[in-house]
Amino acid sequence: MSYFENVNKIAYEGPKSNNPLAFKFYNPTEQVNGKSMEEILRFGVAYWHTFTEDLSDPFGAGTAIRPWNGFTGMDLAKARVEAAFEFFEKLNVPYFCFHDVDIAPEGSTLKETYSNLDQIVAMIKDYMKNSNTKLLWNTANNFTNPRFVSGAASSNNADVFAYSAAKVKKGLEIGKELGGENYVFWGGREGYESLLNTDLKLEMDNLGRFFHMASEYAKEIGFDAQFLIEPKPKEPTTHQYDFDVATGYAFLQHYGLENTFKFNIEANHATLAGHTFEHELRYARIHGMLGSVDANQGDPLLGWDTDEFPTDLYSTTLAMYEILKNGGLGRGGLNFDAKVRRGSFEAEDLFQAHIAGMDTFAIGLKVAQKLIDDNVLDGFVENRYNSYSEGIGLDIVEGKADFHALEKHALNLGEINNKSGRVETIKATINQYLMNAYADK
Ligand code: XUL
Ligand code: CO
Repeated sequence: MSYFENVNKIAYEGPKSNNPLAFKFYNPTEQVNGKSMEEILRFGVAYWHTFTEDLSDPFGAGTAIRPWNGFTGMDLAKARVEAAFEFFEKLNVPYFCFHDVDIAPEGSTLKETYSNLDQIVAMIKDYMKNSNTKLLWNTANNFTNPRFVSGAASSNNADVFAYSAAKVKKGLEIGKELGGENYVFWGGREGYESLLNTDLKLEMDNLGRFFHMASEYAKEIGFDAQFLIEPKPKEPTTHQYDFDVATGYAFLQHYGLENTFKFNIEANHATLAGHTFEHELRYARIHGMLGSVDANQGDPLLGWDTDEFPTDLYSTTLAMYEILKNGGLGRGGLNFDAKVRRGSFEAEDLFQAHIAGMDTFAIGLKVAQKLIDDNVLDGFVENRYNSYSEGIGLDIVEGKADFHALEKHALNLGEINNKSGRVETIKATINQYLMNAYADK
């Protein structure tokens, strides 16, 4: 049986193609600096947005027309697995990601939930045998069910802490079973709404304890996935403990977890935190903490997480610049934590949206590589900071200067000359690179 019978395998047709079901720029085998696009980009499909999401919003019911809509319960879960692997194959995507509740319905007891999961995980494992698509990461949804009203590991209720631990324990076992390359923690409700009823220190200490226990259990069962924290500043809670990379990094260092975790950076979370996507990537990269990416984009006119498919070339270029400078994503990937708009309700839109995202990152990759090859940004930045390569500047960075030496230097200075930052010219140059990338095709 086919769930997407009107869609054939998506092929690369090149920039001149006007076939909405073809790649124009993402050519998996094309080499960029000695590696294939597929190897560098490591795209992933988010199970929740593509197979579980019904496109409802706070003001209206779901609009999604899906070939599995007629099924319920475990039959629905099984139909989704069948559809998912057909989708992965047709899109030729190397990875997928899921939360526990995306793949199997919750039972009325935790035991029943486990048993539902066991059945679906066995089915997924079977499908994976004949598929090129691997598990980038899985995670536990410890935020949707009403029991998580006050958090999971940061709940005021120890029973909820225990329940959350059990779900993560199961998630780690599932990750191991399916060969997951990473395991993600997004602290959906790990934060608070009002200080008036919150023990901030206990909640944060408990979160630290929880992460240590998770890491110990992963070691115990021999699951060597990279652990990832996914920062988000707000929504659902007003104050999230993992606000952004800098906050998350301080948290990890404080609790001695900085060697156990890296970050899964989501574009729309970055912008909600008042940063650019590339800021978060850079901050993680320079601290050796860039693990993986949730590839999407927000709507600058809206103040919440819209999870749109990435189509902004400028943003993907600067993101790929950071990723290439990082030497790639290692075991991480570009997971489309993105949903089609409520008005894009046909099943075919799921393919078209992923194609748009993959093509947008492919262009970003090529332009970023060219910017690096031509030393466009580094050359400029190096020159901008060249006062630190000799004299007093060199003494400062080599730790040889103290306040006495600096004062002596300052007293002898005439007028100080600064250099122009030339940011407009740099932006215009990036535009030139974007325009020229496919000019000859
Ligand atoms: C929520 C979000 C999550 C995580 C995984 O904003 O991004 O879907 O990616 O829990
Ligand atoms: Co995400």
